[in-house]
Amino acid sequence: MLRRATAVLLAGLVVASLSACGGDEGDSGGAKDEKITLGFSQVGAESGWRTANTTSIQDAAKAAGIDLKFSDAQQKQENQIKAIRSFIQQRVDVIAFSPVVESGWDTVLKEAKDNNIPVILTDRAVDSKDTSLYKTFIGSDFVLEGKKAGEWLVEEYKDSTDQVNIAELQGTTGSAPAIDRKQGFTEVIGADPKFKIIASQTGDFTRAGGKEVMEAFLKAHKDIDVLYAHNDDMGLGALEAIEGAGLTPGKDIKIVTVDAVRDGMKALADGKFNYIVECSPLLGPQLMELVKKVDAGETVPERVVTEETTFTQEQAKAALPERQY
Ligand code: GZL
Repeated sequence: MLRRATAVLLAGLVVASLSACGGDEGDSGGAKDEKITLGFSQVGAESGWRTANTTSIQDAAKAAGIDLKFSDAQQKQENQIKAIRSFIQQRVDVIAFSPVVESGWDTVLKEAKDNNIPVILTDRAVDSKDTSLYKTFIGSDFVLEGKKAGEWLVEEYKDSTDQVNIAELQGTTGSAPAIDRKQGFTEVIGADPKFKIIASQTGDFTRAGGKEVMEAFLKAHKDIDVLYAHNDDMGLGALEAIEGAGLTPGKDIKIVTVDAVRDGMKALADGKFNYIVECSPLLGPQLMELVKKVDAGETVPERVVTEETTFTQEQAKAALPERQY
């Protein structure tokens, strides 16, 4: 905002000086374009995925010549709301953020809109009914990720008629990935009554959370066949609990997770995980392109879905050397 006002004033002064001295046509003596200032509110640093996402955004802003004001909310919505209000006060050109939970954003997003500061959602969505509160949402299709995990499980047990007991480590309560990954997974396995989710609780996307909840699951249930963890980090924490209980992960309890960060891929290659659904954190370059377009007032797609795949144990062994994160 400040950048635009300065540019208009300077441009006016330049035109005035040119006309006064009859400057020649080709003179491009316009004001030097200043950098775009982007205010970004990040969820926190709760997982390997988040760390890779932050690195991607910071590196891409530098490469794009965008001045990045970055705030880490330590997984607290009130910190993100404070950060967005601070970006408004600082009159940044564009605001982007990854909403830690889906609800409770309308008021602060309206404040940004009333101050003519465009907002881009990255990674996670909000449940605001008023889609004019943000310009676009770039991130994965989490329902599809949950479906892919369910489809692997159905295939894995296609020849079995026994009941399959599933423990589920959910992501952060109220977050889009936790809601949608559960929805996609249960939609697919719900078609066959042999699949039973016998335990389901949030581990808040952290290793510590995954370990703590899995320890409780193992105390309460002696018949867990499969663990579905909404991210690698909770699966890695659960690994410790499973091994601590004298069980062999990947065999006594099969494990399917989402993300495909390096430590998760190593566990998969080592046979401790059985399947990973990729969720790419490398949103930085696409985000910066969207920031430039939005700042220039150009039309952008309402939704930008990131491309991602899935990995078996063999595919993880082959892919590990090339992985960026
Ligand atoms: C997904 C992202 C999730 C990751 C977790 O896009 O929001 O949050 O799956 C991270 O690892 O904590």
